[in-house]
Amino acid sequence: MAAVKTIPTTPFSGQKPGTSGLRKKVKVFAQPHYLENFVQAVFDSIGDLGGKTLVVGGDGRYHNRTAIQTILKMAAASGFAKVMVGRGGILSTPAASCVIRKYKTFGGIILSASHNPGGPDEDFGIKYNIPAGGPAPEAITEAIYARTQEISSYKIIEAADVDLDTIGERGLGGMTVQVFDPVADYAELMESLFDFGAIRAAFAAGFRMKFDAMHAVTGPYATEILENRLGAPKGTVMNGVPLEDFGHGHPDPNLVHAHDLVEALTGAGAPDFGAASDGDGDRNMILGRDFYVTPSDSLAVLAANATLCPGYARGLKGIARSMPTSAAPDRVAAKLGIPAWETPTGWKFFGTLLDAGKATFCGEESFGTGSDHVREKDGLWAVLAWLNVLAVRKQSVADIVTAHWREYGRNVYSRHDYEGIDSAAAEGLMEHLRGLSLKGERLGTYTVAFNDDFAYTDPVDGSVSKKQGIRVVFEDGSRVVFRLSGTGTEGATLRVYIERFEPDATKHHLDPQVALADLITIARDLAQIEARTGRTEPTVIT
Ligand code: G16
Repeated sequence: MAAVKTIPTTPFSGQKPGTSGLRKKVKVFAQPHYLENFVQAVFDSIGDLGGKTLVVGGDGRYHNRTAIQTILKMAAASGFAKVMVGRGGILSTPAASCVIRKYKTFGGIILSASHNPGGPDEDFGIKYNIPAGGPAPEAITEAIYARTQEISSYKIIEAADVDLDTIGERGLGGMTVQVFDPVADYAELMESLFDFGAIRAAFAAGFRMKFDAMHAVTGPYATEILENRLGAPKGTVMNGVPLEDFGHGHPDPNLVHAHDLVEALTGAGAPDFGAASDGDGDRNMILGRDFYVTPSDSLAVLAANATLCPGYARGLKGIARSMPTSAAPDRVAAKLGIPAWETPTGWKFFGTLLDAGKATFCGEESFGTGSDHVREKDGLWAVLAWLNVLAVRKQSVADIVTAHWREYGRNVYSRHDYEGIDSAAAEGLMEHLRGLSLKGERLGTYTVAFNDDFAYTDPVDGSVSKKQGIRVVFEDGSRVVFRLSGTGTEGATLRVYIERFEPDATKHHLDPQVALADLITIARDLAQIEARTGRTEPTVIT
């Protein structure tokens, strides 16, 4: 058996997990001991590892294979009985959650920087998911961080690298490494939730779609499910081969970065439906022909139509959304007579609600939608849910969404991102907003009902999370919200979320940038964005 070596080390500053794990440049992760310190801190923080099984996989980005070899040797040194690794080191984030739950493992380590670019000069990331399948809650990430700040050694075995490309079991020290098909369990789960017969019939009858995998992890999943199992024509999946640098792309499924898809869905001859997913397969963007569905509306429409999907035929227990997500899903929950939950940004906050059976569907404005089938947001799940609804209703995406607005009213919504701004300026801007007392003030045609820094008490475990975003809410329910992103690796990103409810169907067709123009100006002025950041325009508008 290979000898366990104890390697002395010293703490690195800044190993604090953000919205979703630790994300840094590859060059930071590649420094001697950097990854090892973090992994040891995880192992030290999650209890007795003896005899347990861990799942490991990633989105295939640059450094994925190197990191997996290190993690395997450290897991063997720490007493794990077995590690399950997706073939080629590949495992989408929702598939990892699926496998953790299905095989009742002691959680998993997911290597991804999600929608951030990949390559030697780009981003890498790591996070630990708990046995329930979801991202570690704050109590655990804080314990991991505290451990990184006092670490003095880590354990690793000396052994040759493991073959990650052949399915099967092999030994590593006293541990078993099981390389498995990363697609099979996930595809089976999807088949149990959605009406594959109806979707297959729609494709057979000429329904056309494009799915943009953005050269990221969902390529193999989408090809197997959409083309092989559902019979969509070959070529339905675009950019389907995962590449270490995502083909020099930015695997973020939004209107700016998924431009090939947006172009393909434009014009009279365009397919009926378009969708894209991100680096690690948990985000989604939904398009109809010449029509963009905001993530908030997507959650609302899917919730309103959930019973058309066999896995949800008995209805939903509740709908949860992050605070900056529009209130469109709340309107559906009210009509269905089920609870609507408002949580801080970060999928980890949905875990307790899902485990307790308080919510079935969850979603975030940041292109995340999912349900209690796993404990991560799930890009392909959202695509299949839409396909199921489209196949049964036999209407266009635009017709379904505009009919939804007529029934519920439209929560007109937009997010403006100011990326790569100076961190000190960003912090100063947030402090300035925190200091404002606006209740009763008149801004343009709006009167402020209240402003605060969103704090959340988890209704299941009572844990409290503070400073989760500045809200300025007006008397008519319109609002502007300000947050700093917790997923970036360079400088700061200011996110400004703008929302107004429009009950009048004759105005539903208006471009949100026009319909929200006055609130956009109010937000910029309130936060003194130009004076504090030097920016006159956002870098990304979604
Ligand atoms: C992560 C989290 C999401 C969150 C998103 C945006 O997504 O899992 O829950 O909404 O970040 O976070 P921020 O606004 O702080 O950048 P992903 O897809 O990056 O894992």
